[in-house]
Amino acid sequence: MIARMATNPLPQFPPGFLWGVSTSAHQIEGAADERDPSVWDAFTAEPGRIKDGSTAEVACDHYHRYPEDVALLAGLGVDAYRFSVSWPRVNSPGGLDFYDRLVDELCAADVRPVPTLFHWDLPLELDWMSRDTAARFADHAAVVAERLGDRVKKWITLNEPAEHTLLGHALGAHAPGRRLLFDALPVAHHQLLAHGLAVRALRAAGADDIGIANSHGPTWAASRRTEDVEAADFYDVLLNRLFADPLLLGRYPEGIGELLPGDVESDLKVIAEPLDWYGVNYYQPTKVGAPEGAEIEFSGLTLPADLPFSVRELEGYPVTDFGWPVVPEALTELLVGLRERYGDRLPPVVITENGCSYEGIDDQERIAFLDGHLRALHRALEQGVDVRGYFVWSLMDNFEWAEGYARRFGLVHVDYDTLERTPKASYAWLRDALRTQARR
Ligand code: IFM
Repeated sequence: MIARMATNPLPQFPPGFLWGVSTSAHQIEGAADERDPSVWDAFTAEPGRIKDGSTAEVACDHYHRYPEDVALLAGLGVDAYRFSVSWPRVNSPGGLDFYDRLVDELCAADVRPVPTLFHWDLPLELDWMSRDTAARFADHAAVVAERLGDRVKKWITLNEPAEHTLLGHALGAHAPGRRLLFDALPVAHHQLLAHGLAVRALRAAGADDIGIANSHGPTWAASRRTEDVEAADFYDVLLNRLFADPLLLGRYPEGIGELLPGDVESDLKVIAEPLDWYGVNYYQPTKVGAPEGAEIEFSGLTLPADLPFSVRELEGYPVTDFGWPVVPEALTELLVGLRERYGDRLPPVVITENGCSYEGIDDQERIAFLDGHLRALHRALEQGVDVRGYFVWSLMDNFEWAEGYARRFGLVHVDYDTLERTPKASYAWLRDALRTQARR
Protein backbone atom coordinates (compact mmCIF):
# COMPACT_ATOMS: atom_id res chain seq x y z
CA MET A 1 0.00 0.00 0.00
CA ILE A 2 2.10 2.95 -1.22
CA ALA A 3 0.83 6.47 -1.78
CA ARG A 4 3.58 7.43 -4.22
CA MET A 5 2.27 10.68 -5.57
CA ALA A 6 4.11 13.46 -3.77
CA THR A 7 1.70 16.27 -3.08
CA ASN A 8 2.02 19.28 -0.87
CA PRO A 9 0.12 18.82 2.37
CA LEU A 10 -3.52 19.78 2.07
CA PRO A 11 -4.52 23.09 3.61
CA GLN A 12 -5.95 22.83 7.10
CA PHE A 13 -9.72 22.38 7.31
CA PRO A 14 -11.54 23.87 10.30
CA PRO A 15 -11.53 22.00 13.61
CA GLY A 16 -14.51 19.66 13.78
CA PHE A 17 -14.68 19.28 9.98
CA LEU A 18 -16.24 15.84 9.38
CA TRP A 19 -14.19 13.42 7.28
CA GLY A 20 -15.92 10.35 5.96
CA VAL A 21 -16.51 7.82 3.21
CA SER A 22 -19.79 6.66 1.65
CA THR A 23 -21.39 3.48 0.35
CA SER A 24 -24.93 2.26 -0.28
CA ALA A 25 -26.70 -0.94 0.72
CA HIS A 26 -27.60 -2.33 -2.69
CA GLN A 27 -24.13 -1.66 -4.03
CA ILE A 28 -22.18 -3.50 -1.33
CA GLU A 29 -24.31 -5.68 0.95
CA GLY A 30 -25.16 -8.73 -1.15
CA ALA A 31 -27.15 -11.29 0.90
CA ALA A 32 -30.07 -10.61 -1.41
CA ASP A 33 -31.68 -13.89 -0.36
CA GLU A 34 -31.85 -12.64 3.23
CA ARG A 35 -34.15 -9.72 2.46
CA ASP A 36 -37.27 -8.81 0.49
CA PRO A 37 -36.78 -7.91 -3.17
CA SER A 38 -36.31 -4.36 -4.40
CA VAL A 39 -37.01 -2.70 -7.75
CA TRP A 40 -33.30 -3.12 -8.48
CA ASP A 41 -33.49 -6.92 -8.17
CA ALA A 42 -36.34 -7.00 -10.70
CA PHE A 43 -34.59 -4.57 -13.06
CA THR A 44 -31.31 -6.49 -12.90
CA ALA A 45 -33.11 -9.71 -13.79
CA GLU A 46 -34.30 -8.20 -17.11
CA PRO A 47 -31.87 -9.21 -19.87
CA GLY A 48 -29.64 -6.42 -21.15
CA ARG A 49 -30.29 -3.97 -18.30
CA ILE A 50 -26.87 -4.33 -16.62
CA LYS A 51 -23.99 -3.82 -19.02
CA ASP A 52 -21.78 -6.67 -17.79
CA GLY A 53 -24.76 -8.94 -17.08
CA SER A 54 -23.93 -9.02 -13.36
CA THR A 55 -26.23 -8.84 -10.34
CA ALA A 56 -25.90 -7.44 -6.81
CA GLU A 57 -26.86 -10.76 -5.19
CA VAL A 58 -23.42 -11.05 -3.59
CA ALA A 59 -21.86 -7.66 -4.41
CA CYS A 60 -19.07 -7.12 -1.82
CA ASP A 61 -20.80 -9.42 0.68
CA HIS A 62 -20.59 -6.58 3.17
CA TYR A 63 -23.59 -8.08 4.97
CA HIS A 64 -21.35 -10.91 6.19
CA ARG A 65 -17.99 -9.12 6.11
CA TYR A 66 -18.92 -5.84 7.79
CA PRO A 67 -16.44 -6.29 10.70
CA GLU A 68 -13.59 -6.36 8.18
CA ASP A 69 -15.01 -3.28 6.45
CA VAL A 70 -15.38 -1.39 9.72
CA ALA A 71 -11.74 -2.26 10.50
CA LEU A 72 -10.82 -0.70 7.14
CA LEU A 73 -12.73 2.46 8.12
CA ALA A 74 -10.93 2.60 11.45
CA GLY A 75 -7.57 2.11 9.73
CA LEU A 76 -8.38 4.96 7.37
CA GLY A 77 -8.96 7.24 10.33
CA VAL A 78 -12.25 8.77 9.14
CA ASP A 79 -14.68 10.32 11.60
CA ALA A 80 -17.82 9.03 9.93
CA TYR A 81 -19.23 6.37 7.64
CA ARG A 82 -22.18 7.11 5.38
CA PHE A 83 -24.03 3.91 4.48
CA SER A 84 -27.61 3.29 3.47
CA VAL A 85 -30.28 1.28 5.19
CA SER A 86 -31.97 -1.05 2.73
CA TRP A 87 -35.69 -0.50 3.03
CA PRO A 88 -36.51 -4.05 1.78
CA ARG A 89 -34.11 -5.46 4.38
CA VAL A 90 -35.70 -3.40 7.14
CA ASN A 91 -39.06 -4.89 6.04
CA SER A 92 -37.66 -8.43 6.31
CA PRO A 93 -37.65 -10.46 9.55
CA GLY A 94 -34.44 -9.73 11.41
CA GLY A 95 -33.35 -7.15 8.83
CA LEU A 96 -32.90 -4.31 11.29
CA ASP A 97 -30.69 -6.55 13.42
CA PHE A 98 -27.99 -6.23 10.75
CA TYR A 99 -27.93 -2.43 11.05
CA ASP A 100 -27.95 -2.76 14.81
CA ARG A 101 -24.79 -4.88 14.60
CA LEU A 102 -23.19 -2.56 12.05
CA VAL A 103 -23.88 0.53 14.15
CA ASP A 104 -22.49 -1.17 17.26
CA GLU A 105 -19.35 -2.15 15.37
CA LEU A 106 -18.93 1.42 14.08
CA CYS A 107 -19.40 2.95 17.53
CA ALA A 108 -16.88 0.51 19.00
CA ALA A 109 -14.39 1.62 16.32
CA ASP A 110 -15.14 5.29 17.08
CA VAL A 111 -16.57 5.88 13.59
CA ARG A 112 -19.84 7.83 13.54
CA PRO A 113 -22.67 6.05 11.69
CA VAL A 114 -24.46 8.27 9.13
CA PRO A 115 -27.30 6.28 7.57
CA THR A 116 -29.17 7.26 4.43
CA LEU A 117 -32.75 6.03 4.63
CA PHE A 118 -33.27 5.60 0.88
CA HIS A 119 -30.61 5.04 -1.77
CA TRP A 120 -32.70 3.82 -4.73
CA ASP A 121 -33.51 0.22 -3.63
CA LEU A 122 -37.27 0.69 -3.27
CA PRO A 123 -39.24 -2.34 -1.99
CA LEU A 124 -40.57 -4.07 -5.10
CA GLU A 125 -44.21 -3.62 -4.14
CA LEU A 126 -43.86 0.19 -3.89
CA ASP A 127 -43.88 2.81 -6.62
CA TRP A 128 -42.85 6.48 -6.43
CA MET A 129 -45.60 7.35 -8.92
CA SER A 130 -47.94 6.73 -6.00
CA ARG A 131 -48.30 9.45 -3.37
CA ASP A 132 -48.81 6.81 -0.70
CA THR A 133 -45.13 5.84 -0.98
CA ALA A 134 -44.24 9.14 0.70
CA ALA A 135 -46.23 8.19 3.80
CA ARG A 136 -44.75 4.70 3.76
CA PHE A 137 -41.27 6.23 3.72
CA ALA A 138 -42.06 8.28 6.83
CA ASP A 139 -43.09 5.03 8.56
CA HIS A 140 -39.79 3.46 7.46
CA ALA A 141 -37.87 6.45 8.88
CA ALA A 142 -39.70 6.14 12.20
CA VAL A 143 -38.99 2.40 12.46
CA VAL A 144 -35.27 2.87 11.79
CA ALA A 145 -34.99 5.87 14.12
CA GLU A 146 -36.67 4.01 16.93
CA ARG A 147 -34.18 1.15 16.65
CA LEU A 148 -30.94 3.05 15.91
CA GLY A 149 -31.63 6.53 17.27
CA ASP A 150 -29.85 5.88 20.57
CA ARG A 151 -26.52 5.60 18.67
CA VAL A 152 -27.15 7.34 15.33
CA LYS A 153 -27.10 11.13 15.60
CA LYS A 154 -26.68 12.23 11.99
CA TRP A 155 -29.32 11.23 9.43
CA ILE A 156 -29.77 11.49 5.67
CA THR A 157 -33.25 11.04 4.24
CA LEU A 158 -32.76 10.48 0.49
CA ASN A 159 -29.86 9.99 -1.87
CA GLU A 160 -29.96 11.86 -5.19
CA PRO A 161 -33.70 11.96 -5.85
CA ALA A 162 -32.83 13.73 -9.12
CA GLU A 163 -30.95 10.72 -10.50
CA HIS A 164 -33.57 8.30 -9.21
CA THR A 165 -36.23 10.32 -11.04
CA LEU A 166 -34.32 10.97 -14.24
CA LEU A 167 -32.43 7.73 -14.69
CA GLY A 168 -35.02 5.40 -13.18
CA HIS A 169 -38.31 6.92 -14.30
CA ALA A 170 -37.69 9.42 -17.11
CA LEU A 171 -34.98 7.66 -19.13
CA GLY A 172 -35.31 4.04 -18.04
CA ALA A 173 -31.59 3.46 -17.55
CA HIS A 174 -31.99 2.56 -13.86
CA ALA A 175 -34.65 0.69 -11.90
CA PRO A 176 -37.56 0.58 -12.22
CA GLY A 177 -36.73 1.12 -15.90
CA ARG A 178 -39.54 3.48 -16.90
CA ARG A 179 -39.18 5.88 -19.81
CA LEU A 180 -41.79 8.45 -18.86
CA LEU A 181 -39.73 11.54 -19.78
CA PHE A 182 -41.49 14.60 -18.33
CA ASP A 183 -44.40 12.48 -17.08
CA ALA A 184 -41.95 11.29 -14.38
CA LEU A 185 -42.35 14.59 -12.48
CA PRO A 186 -44.68 13.08 -9.82
CA VAL A 187 -41.78 10.81 -8.84
CA ALA A 188 -39.75 13.92 -7.98
CA HIS A 189 -42.61 15.43 -6.00
CA HIS A 190 -43.41 12.27 -4.07
CA GLN A 191 -39.76 11.79 -3.09
CA LEU A 192 -39.60 15.39 -1.88
CA LEU A 193 -42.80 14.91 0.08
CA ALA A 194 -41.36 11.66 1.49
CA HIS A 195 -38.28 13.59 2.56
CA GLY A 196 -40.33 16.23 4.39
CA LEU A 197 -42.51 13.64 6.13
CA ALA A 198 -39.38 11.69 7.13
CA VAL A 199 -37.81 14.85 8.58
CA ARG A 200 -40.91 15.22 10.76
CA ALA A 201 -40.77 11.54 11.77
CA LEU A 202 -37.07 11.80 12.64
CA ARG A 203 -37.64 14.98 14.65
CA ALA A 204 -40.48 13.27 16.51
CA ALA A 205 -37.96 10.55 17.39
CA GLY A 206 -35.60 13.19 18.80
CA ALA A 207 -33.20 13.70 15.85
CA ASP A 208 -31.60 17.12 15.50
CA ASP A 209 -28.95 16.54 12.84
CA ILE A 210 -30.78 15.82 9.59
CA GLY A 211 -29.77 16.37 5.97
CA ILE A 212 -30.38 15.12 2.43
CA ALA A 213 -27.83 14.09 -0.24
CA ASN A 214 -28.66 15.96 -3.44
CA SER A 215 -26.56 15.77 -6.59
CA HIS A 216 -25.35 19.05 -8.01
CA GLY A 217 -22.98 20.22 -10.73
CA PRO A 218 -22.54 23.49 -12.58
CA THR A 219 -24.27 23.69 -15.96
CA TRP A 220 -22.19 25.46 -18.57
CA ALA A 221 -23.93 26.82 -21.66
CA ALA A 222 -22.30 25.67 -24.90
CA SER A 223 -22.15 29.29 -26.11
CA ARG A 224 -23.62 32.70 -25.38
CA ARG A 225 -26.28 32.25 -28.05
CA THR A 226 -29.73 32.68 -26.54
CA GLU A 227 -30.86 29.19 -27.57
CA ASP A 228 -27.85 27.59 -25.85
CA VAL A 229 -28.25 29.69 -22.72
CA GLU A 230 -31.97 28.85 -22.52
CA ALA A 231 -31.32 25.14 -23.05
CA ALA A 232 -28.62 25.17 -20.35
CA ASP A 233 -31.00 26.96 -18.00
CA PHE A 234 -33.63 24.28 -18.58
CA TYR A 235 -31.11 21.53 -17.83
CA ASP A 236 -29.98 23.41 -14.73
CA VAL A 237 -33.57 23.49 -13.47
CA LEU A 238 -33.86 19.71 -13.86
CA LEU A 239 -30.52 18.85 -12.29
CA ASN A 240 -29.92 21.57 -9.75
CA ARG A 241 -33.08 23.47 -8.92
CA LEU A 242 -35.98 21.02 -9.18
CA PHE A 243 -35.01 19.52 -5.82
CA ALA A 244 -33.08 22.32 -4.10
CA ASP A 245 -35.64 25.10 -4.62
CA PRO A 246 -38.56 23.31 -2.92
CA LEU A 247 -36.30 22.18 -0.07
CA LEU A 248 -34.58 25.49 0.54
CA LEU A 249 -37.01 28.11 -0.82
CA GLY A 250 -40.30 26.31 -0.36
CA ARG A 251 -41.26 26.68 -4.02
CA TYR A 252 -40.74 24.92 -7.34
CA PRO A 253 -38.84 26.56 -10.19
CA GLU A 254 -41.16 28.51 -12.48
CA GLY A 255 -43.47 26.35 -14.58
CA ILE A 256 -42.95 23.11 -12.63
CA GLY A 257 -45.54 23.34 -9.83
CA GLU A 258 -48.40 23.54 -12.37
CA LEU A 259 -47.40 20.19 -13.83
CA LEU A 260 -47.69 18.37 -10.51
CA PRO A 261 -50.63 16.50 -9.01
CA GLY A 262 -52.37 17.34 -5.70
CA ASP A 263 -52.25 20.33 -3.41
CA VAL A 264 -48.69 21.33 -4.19
CA GLU A 265 -48.73 24.47 -2.03
CA SER A 266 -49.58 22.56 1.10
CA ASP A 267 -47.06 19.80 0.26
CA LEU A 268 -44.35 22.45 -0.13
CA LYS A 269 -44.76 23.36 3.54
CA VAL A 270 -43.84 19.77 4.43
CA ILE A 271 -41.05 19.58 1.85
CA ALA A 272 -39.40 22.75 3.17
CA GLU A 273 -39.11 21.51 6.76
CA PRO A 274 -35.89 23.15 7.99
CA LEU A 275 -32.76 21.04 7.59
CA ASP A 276 -29.73 21.02 9.88
CA TRP A 277 -27.38 20.71 6.92
CA TYR A 278 -27.49 20.23 3.18
CA GLY A 279 -25.65 17.34 1.50
CA VAL A 280 -24.08 17.86 -1.92
CA ASN A 281 -22.92 15.01 -4.16
CA TYR A 282 -20.54 16.44 -6.74
CA TYR A 283 -18.95 14.65 -9.69
CA GLN A 284 -18.74 16.90 -12.74
CA PRO A 285 -20.05 19.99 -14.52
CA THR A 286 -22.10 19.57 -17.70
CA LYS A 287 -21.93 21.51 -20.95
CA VAL A 288 -25.37 21.98 -22.47
CA GLY A 289 -26.64 23.57 -25.66
CA ALA A 290 -29.75 23.85 -27.80
CA PRO A 291 -31.25 20.57 -29.05
CA GLU A 292 -29.49 19.10 -32.06
CA GLY A 293 -32.25 16.72 -33.13
CA ALA A 294 -30.26 13.54 -32.57
CA GLU A 295 -29.89 10.95 -29.83
CA ILE A 296 -26.90 11.59 -27.57
CA GLU A 297 -24.67 9.11 -25.75
CA PHE A 298 -23.83 10.62 -22.38
CA SER A 299 -22.42 8.95 -19.26
CA GLY A 300 -23.52 5.54 -20.48
CA LEU A 301 -27.02 6.85 -21.29
CA THR A 302 -28.84 7.31 -24.55
CA LEU A 303 -30.65 10.64 -24.36
CA PRO A 304 -33.62 10.94 -26.74
CA ALA A 305 -33.48 13.36 -29.65
CA ASP A 306 -36.60 15.28 -28.63
CA LEU A 307 -35.35 16.77 -25.34
CA PRO A 308 -35.28 20.57 -25.14
CA PHE A 309 -31.50 20.54 -24.68
CA SER A 310 -28.44 18.59 -25.82
CA VAL A 311 -25.54 17.57 -23.63
CA ARG A 312 -22.20 18.33 -25.26
CA GLU A 313 -18.74 16.91 -24.75
CA LEU A 314 -16.64 18.93 -22.33
CA GLU A 315 -13.29 19.14 -24.06
CA GLY A 316 -9.92 20.00 -22.59
CA TYR A 317 -10.16 18.12 -19.29
CA PRO A 318 -8.80 14.75 -18.23
CA VAL A 319 -11.50 12.11 -17.90
CA THR A 320 -12.01 9.20 -15.50
CA ASP A 321 -12.37 5.61 -16.73
CA PHE A 322 -16.13 6.34 -16.82
CA GLY A 323 -15.43 9.19 -19.24
CA TRP A 324 -16.44 11.84 -16.68
CA PRO A 325 -14.42 15.08 -16.93
CA VAL A 326 -12.25 15.89 -13.93
CA VAL A 327 -12.93 19.54 -13.05
CA PRO A 328 -12.12 20.33 -9.41
CA GLU A 329 -12.57 24.08 -9.85
CA ALA A 330 -16.23 23.47 -10.72
CA LEU A 331 -16.73 22.32 -7.12
CA THR A 332 -15.69 25.77 -5.87
CA GLU A 333 -17.98 27.37 -8.47
CA LEU A 334 -20.85 25.10 -7.47
CA LEU A 335 -20.58 25.84 -3.75
CA VAL A 336 -20.18 29.57 -4.21
CA GLY A 337 -23.13 29.46 -6.62
CA LEU A 338 -25.33 27.61 -4.11
CA ARG A 339 -24.52 30.18 -1.46
CA GLU A 340 -25.32 33.03 -3.88
CA ARG A 341 -28.62 31.48 -4.97
CA TYR A 342 -29.91 30.38 -1.57
CA GLY A 343 -28.20 32.88 0.77
CA ASP A 344 -29.27 32.42 4.39
CA ARG A 345 -31.67 29.67 3.36
CA LEU A 346 -28.70 27.39 2.65
CA PRO A 347 -27.82 25.49 5.82
CA PRO A 348 -24.22 24.37 6.43
CA VAL A 349 -23.13 22.13 3.56
CA VAL A 350 -21.61 18.66 3.75
CA ILE A 351 -20.12 17.06 0.63
CA THR A 352 -21.85 13.68 0.92
CA GLU A 353 -20.21 12.20 -2.20
CA ASN A 354 -17.24 12.98 -4.40
CA GLY A 355 -15.06 10.47 -6.19
CA CYS A 356 -14.01 8.87 -9.44
CA SER A 357 -13.76 5.52 -11.20
CA TYR A 358 -10.31 4.26 -12.16
CA GLU A 359 -8.89 0.79 -12.57
CA GLY A 360 -5.89 -0.42 -10.59
CA ILE A 361 -4.60 -0.57 -7.06
CA ASP A 362 -1.80 1.95 -7.56
CA ASP A 363 -4.46 4.57 -8.32
CA GLN A 364 -2.43 7.74 -8.66
CA GLU A 365 -5.23 9.35 -10.72
CA ARG A 366 -7.64 8.97 -7.79
CA ILE A 367 -5.10 10.60 -5.47
CA ALA A 368 -4.78 13.52 -7.89
CA PHE A 369 -8.58 13.72 -8.14
CA LEU A 370 -9.11 13.81 -4.37
CA ASP A 371 -6.23 16.20 -3.79
CA GLY A 372 -7.58 18.58 -6.44
CA HIS A 373 -11.15 18.45 -5.17
CA LEU A 374 -10.17 18.96 -1.55
CA ARG A 375 -8.17 22.04 -2.50
CA ALA A 376 -11.15 23.30 -4.53
CA LEU A 377 -13.37 22.71 -1.52
CA HIS A 378 -10.99 24.63 0.67
CA ARG A 379 -11.15 27.56 -1.75
CA ALA A 380 -14.93 27.59 -1.28
CA LEU A 381 -14.39 27.74 2.49
CA GLU A 382 -12.01 30.66 2.00
CA GLN A 383 -14.74 32.38 0.01
CA GLY A 384 -17.09 32.06 2.95
CA VAL A 385 -19.15 28.97 2.11
CA ASP A 386 -19.95 27.10 5.32
CA VAL A 387 -18.88 23.54 4.49
CA ARG A 388 -18.72 21.16 7.45
CA GLY A 389 -17.67 17.82 6.00
CA TYR A 390 -16.46 15.74 3.05
CA PHE A 391 -17.29 12.09 2.23
CA VAL A 392 -15.42 10.19 -0.49
CA TRP A 393 -17.44 7.97 -2.80
CA SER A 394 -16.62 5.21 -2.12
CA LEU A 395 -15.03 3.14 0.63
CA MET A 396 -14.71 0.18 -1.74
CA ASP A 397 -15.35 -0.90 -5.30
CA ASN A 398 -18.98 -1.93 -5.70
CA PHE A 399 -21.96 -2.60 -7.95
CA GLU A 400 -22.18 0.57 -10.04
CA TRP A 401 -25.83 0.18 -11.02
CA ALA A 402 -26.40 -0.29 -14.78
CA GLU A 403 -22.62 -0.42 -15.29
CA GLY A 404 -22.33 -3.53 -13.10
CA TYR A 405 -18.86 -4.05 -11.65
CA ALA A 406 -17.05 -2.40 -14.56
CA ARG A 407 -16.57 0.93 -12.76
CA ARG A 408 -14.35 0.99 -9.71
CA PHE A 409 -14.90 3.96 -7.38
CA GLY A 410 -13.29 2.47 -4.25
CA LEU A 411 -10.41 3.46 -2.01
CA VAL A 412 -10.30 -0.28 -1.40
CA HIS A 413 -10.10 -2.78 -4.26
CA VAL A 414 -12.52 -5.72 -4.16
CA ASP A 415 -11.68 -8.95 -5.96
CA TYR A 416 -15.13 -10.11 -7.01
CA ASP A 417 -14.03 -13.77 -7.24
CA THR A 418 -12.53 -14.05 -3.77
CA LEU A 419 -14.10 -10.93 -2.19
CA GLU A 420 -10.68 -10.06 -0.87
CA ARG A 421 -10.27 -6.37 0.02
CA THR A 422 -7.00 -4.62 -0.84
CA PRO A 423 -6.50 -0.99 0.15
CA LYS A 424 -5.37 1.07 -2.84
CA ALA A 425 -2.69 3.76 -2.90
CA SER A 426 -5.50 6.34 -2.47
CA TYR A 427 -6.51 4.73 0.84
CA ALA A 428 -2.98 5.23 2.20
CA TRP A 429 -2.88 8.74 0.77
CA LEU A 430 -6.15 9.76 2.44
CA ARG A 431 -5.13 8.14 5.74
CA ASP A 432 -1.85 10.09 5.71
CA ALA A 433 -3.57 13.31 4.60
CA LEU A 434 -6.01 13.06 7.51
CA ARG A 435 -3.08 12.68 9.90
CA THR A 436 -1.83 16.11 8.80
CA GLN A 437 -5.18 17.71 9.74
CA ALA A 438 -5.56 19.18 13.22
CA ARG A 439 -9.09 17.65 13.30
CA ARG A 440 -10.36 18.80 16.70
O1 IFM B 1 -22.48 4.92 -7.32
C1 IFM B 1 -23.18 6.13 -7.39
C2 IFM B 1 -23.96 6.36 -6.12
O2 IFM B 1 -24.82 5.31 -5.84
C3 IFM B 1 -24.78 7.62 -6.24
N1 IFM B 1 -23.97 8.73 -6.65
C4 IFM B 1 -23.08 8.54 -7.78
C5 IFM B 1 -22.25 7.30 -7.60
C6 IFM B 1 -21.31 7.10 -8.80
O3 IFM B 1 -22.05 6.97 -9.97
